[in-house]
Amino acid sequence: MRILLALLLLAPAAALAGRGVDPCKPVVEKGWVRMAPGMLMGAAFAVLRNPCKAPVAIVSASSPAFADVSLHETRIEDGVSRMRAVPRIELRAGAAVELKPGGLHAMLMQPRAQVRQGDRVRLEFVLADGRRVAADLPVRATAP
Ligand SMILES: [Cu+2]
Repeated sequence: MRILLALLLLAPAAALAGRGVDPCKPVVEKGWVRMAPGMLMGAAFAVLRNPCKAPVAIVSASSPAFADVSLHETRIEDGVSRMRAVPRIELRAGAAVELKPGGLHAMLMQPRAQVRQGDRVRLEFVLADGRRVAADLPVRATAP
């Protein structure tokens, strides 16, 4: 059953590979990185918009500036703010999802070098079909 499900999930990617890659990709808008001075972890926020006719899913993220990047969601549980890992972010056709403080974000951990205000950090979102969407995000201490 698990193998069958995996095959079903891989089928669209295989079809794309055979026909050449669909040029339509989600776009990253209004992105920024929150990284307070002296902190060893930060978070990336952005609006992820899917202008395509097909749904896509973001399954991971990476950055050359951080050794450990993961998709997270902040939720209030019993009055306490907690973060949990999110396996994927679904983007319906024509829809947008906002990564914002207090909600979805890309958690940035283990910086490879000091990250300062005014720097730009490259972030790549990885789609379920293996394609990547990259953006260079400005580093700020507070929301724009
Ligand atoms: Cu987090």
